[in-house]
Amino acid sequence: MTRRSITARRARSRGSARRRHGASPFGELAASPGERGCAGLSQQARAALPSTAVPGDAPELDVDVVVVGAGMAGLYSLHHLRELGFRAVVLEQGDGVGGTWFWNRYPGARCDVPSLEYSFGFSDELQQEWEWTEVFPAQAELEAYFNHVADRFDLRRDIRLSTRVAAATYDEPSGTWLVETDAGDAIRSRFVIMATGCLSVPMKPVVPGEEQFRGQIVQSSLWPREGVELEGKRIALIGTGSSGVQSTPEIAKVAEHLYVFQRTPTYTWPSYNGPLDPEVQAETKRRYTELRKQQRETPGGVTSITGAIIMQGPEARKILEATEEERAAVLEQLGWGASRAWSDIYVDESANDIARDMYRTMVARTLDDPELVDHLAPSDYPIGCKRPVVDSHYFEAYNRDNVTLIDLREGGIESIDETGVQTAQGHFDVDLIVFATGFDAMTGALFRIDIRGRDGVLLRDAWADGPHTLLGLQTVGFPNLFTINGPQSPSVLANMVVCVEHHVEWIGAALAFVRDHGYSTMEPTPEAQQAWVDHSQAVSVGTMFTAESCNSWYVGANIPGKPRIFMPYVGGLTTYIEKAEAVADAGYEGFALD
Ligand code: N01
Repeated sequence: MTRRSITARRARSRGSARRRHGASPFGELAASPGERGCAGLSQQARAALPSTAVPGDAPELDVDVVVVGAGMAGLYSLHHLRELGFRAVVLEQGDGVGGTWFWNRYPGARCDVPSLEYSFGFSDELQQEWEWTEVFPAQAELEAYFNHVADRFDLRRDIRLSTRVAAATYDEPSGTWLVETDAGDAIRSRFVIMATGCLSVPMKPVVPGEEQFRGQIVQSSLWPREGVELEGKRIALIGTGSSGVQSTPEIAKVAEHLYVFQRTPTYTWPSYNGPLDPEVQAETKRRYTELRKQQRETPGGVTSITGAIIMQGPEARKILEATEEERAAVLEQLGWGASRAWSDIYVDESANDIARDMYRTMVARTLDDPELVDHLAPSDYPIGCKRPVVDSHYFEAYNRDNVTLIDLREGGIESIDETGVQTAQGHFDVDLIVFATGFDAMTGALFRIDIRGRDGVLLRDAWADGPHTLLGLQTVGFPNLFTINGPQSPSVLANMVVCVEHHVEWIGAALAFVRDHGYSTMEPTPEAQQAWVDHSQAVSVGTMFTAESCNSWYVGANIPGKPRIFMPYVGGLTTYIEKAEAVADAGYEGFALD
């Protein structure tokens, strides 16, 4: 049976032929044109909107745009699309909004970008009224913020929670997409926007014997909403990336004993987080217009106006050109920040080696037990290879009597049994096992949906040797399908909120251009796409991100069988925005419009 006939049968089984904007499995979508999703537009303005209806006897649309995901990207997409007069619906697998900040509620979960900058700038009312409490926002505050955004802009009526998208199929004759959920419902739209996040598919290794464990097993990125009893427990924490590093000190405070299972030591820098100074907040609010502009003119989308350690110090200086005395002076002056304060360490491994020694000195100064230094200070990969971790008293946690480091390089995990974790070094009795083992990053969330473009080609087949995109936004063969923070865009290398706002606005303008000029489809040309793929790879060459010794999720190294390709765009947010805007200004040069 073909996909189309399944669709037809499903439509019949719902008891009625589809009407334009008619009965929909998504309930509230059943509205007349202009009644929904056009908030803020007058009746006349709505009537004047060019139609995105499909011609002739083609299947009818339920909405103009399906947005997948109700994290920050999905929320702003919905708001912006409504402003542009599109009817949109957001489908979200979770039972709440906020994406990353809905799922990652492990102890210590906190953003590593200052709150005043990790927030939307599209509405001055919003940025003026919201009060942040800490320099770096914790998960609960961020979840509350995104819920506030959903309420403030009346977004919930077009968001379907607990709705997991299983497939999205392009129908070439009509130029429409059919999006299907794992509950068997289907919705047809002209455009699809994947706002599925870069780090939203948890990666958990399968350990033999796990099912026998008599205690509880949890994942940091799927932390139960009702919480997990940690007090007085013996706890195994597996993984020392950002999630493991952030949760270590918090779990240590309440556990009877915490065993941290580490496969690779991590470079992590103290956040010096604390309460947000009301004066700083007020001053920032006064100059938000200027700050939001500056963010887009900064490679990482952060102007670092607060006390963050990131990129402080004499950035322009080269460590290789400094004398021993000068390096020592910088170390004394900047402490932890000294190892990141030089321009050449990101492009020269011998420079990086010197910075690594500075880092090790700080680890040694922090740990009470000198024997732990070799285990906890990274030695075989450069600073700047992986996402820098920002912590709150991580190394200090190892000075506690109730924290033990298990260095898996001295004997790996073999199995889990009824009472705990068996390694080649011995058995560890525990009551709770926490996996903080990361994500199938950047492509994982796209591949787990059956996305089929022209000729039924699967996206995961089209990207079998790595992502192929133009600007990280679109792929040849998948017309009218857009990705927010897709691979080959700055995304994870910059302030996500700033990237999201830019992408949402770029895509919104592109959709309006297609509609207002009477086109049906937009898709990259093969030549323009190849040029972007080549450029995207070229700018990563010579950086620590692509050093031979660098095995990060940026290159897919944490997922067995994933092609080793550096996925984000490292040319900088400013350069990226300039290029994307130039493409738009030239009438979407490099995109075929039909
Ligand atoms: O995941 P990770 P994460 N046995 O992939 C280990 C963002 N984030 O969730 O390095 C034992 O970094 C693995 O070991 P190794 C941020 O962008 C941001 O911590 O592969 N261990 C590693 O130690 C971040 O980069 C924030 O040898 C195993 C760990 O698990 C990204 O999310 C907070 C293993 C995974 O580390 C991912 O961070 C949290 C196995 N079989 C996350 N498999 C902030 O905003 C894997 N590991 C601060």
